[in-house]
Amino acid sequence: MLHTLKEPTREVVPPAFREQYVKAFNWMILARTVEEKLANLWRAGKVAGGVYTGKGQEAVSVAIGLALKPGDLFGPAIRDQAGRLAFGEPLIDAVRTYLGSRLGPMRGRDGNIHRGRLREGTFAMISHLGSLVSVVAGALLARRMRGEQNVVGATSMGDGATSTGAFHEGLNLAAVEKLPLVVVVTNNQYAYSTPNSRQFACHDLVDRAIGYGVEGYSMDGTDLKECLEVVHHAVGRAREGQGPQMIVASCLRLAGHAEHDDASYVDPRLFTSPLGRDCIDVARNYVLEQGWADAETVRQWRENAKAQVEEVALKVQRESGPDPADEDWCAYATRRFATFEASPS
Ligand SMILES: Cc1ncc(C[n+]2csc(CCOP(=O)(O)OP(=O)(O)O)c2C)c(N)n1
Ligand SMILES: [Mg+2]
Repeated sequence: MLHTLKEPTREVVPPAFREQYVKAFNWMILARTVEEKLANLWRAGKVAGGVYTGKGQEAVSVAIGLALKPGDLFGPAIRDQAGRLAFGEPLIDAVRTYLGSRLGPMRGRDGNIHRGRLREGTFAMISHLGSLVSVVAGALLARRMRGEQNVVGATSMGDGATSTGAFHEGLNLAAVEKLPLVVVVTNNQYAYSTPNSRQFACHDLVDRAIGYGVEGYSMDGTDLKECLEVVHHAVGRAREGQGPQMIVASCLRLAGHAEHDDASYVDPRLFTSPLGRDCIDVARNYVLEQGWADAETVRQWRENAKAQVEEVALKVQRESGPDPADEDWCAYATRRFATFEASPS
């Protein structure tokens, strides 16, 4: 169910939650800031391919990254900059990959959102359309067969991805095997230009959880507090051995599918509905209401994020791309990749 705006009253929350919330909010600001920078670089013709942003989805994404622990697995999708950062991806990885630097995790050979660090448990995204469900499920199965315990895997995707065969096959297998997999579906109302009404006929995508035999949750993707609580709970259930968890977060994609798309097909009424709230504004208001920071402190957090992003962007623009003459063209899936040390951030 979608939650309406809360009364501006102060809630009593444990100090640890306050710390988590403020940390999450800062990751969200950093993610938004770096994506705005990448979009500017794209407009300046400095990025090959598209720039896909998570504008409006940072609360859902960051909650995934923060709920996971070192040793867990994460299969992010194209709108997961916030979650990637919260799970430990260095800021510079994103900029290096978008700008094709040979010092990036993919050595300038794979574009934009197709980056990852296998050693740290982040998979390089194959496609946004649910393909990581079976990859993360397979990795969890492998860990179980090796006797490794206490590992949770999470993956993220959009509403449109739930209509694919990859999603169905992956989640069905994970459910049968009772794998500790958390599938987070961000229903941002559109799959590129296709609205929900042309995608599925069920009332709420979370209804599908029953069919798969997994535990399901519906949450307001614009409300950071709810996202942190629900994702934390679901990751805990998976870790306890309760099998796959499916979360459906409702929000609105606040940008085009990518920078090249003006999203003129989006129903304008959605922007003024509760779905259209900007999760960063909601989180900022909550931080102020709770008295955890004043407006000046939040402004400084934003300035800090901007300074970090500018520094990284300047540095990376001086780096070169791969040289075909001395590049080792072996695939990443070979032994070479397993021993490849990504350059330090
Ligand atoms: C098999 C396949 N078909 C189409 C595409 C192109 N494509 C990439 S993302 C996307 C829409 C995805 O919509 P959704 O799952 O709702 O995620 P959102 O973009 O809204 O976050 C499409 C059509 C693709 N990458 N792979
Ligand atoms: Mg969508």
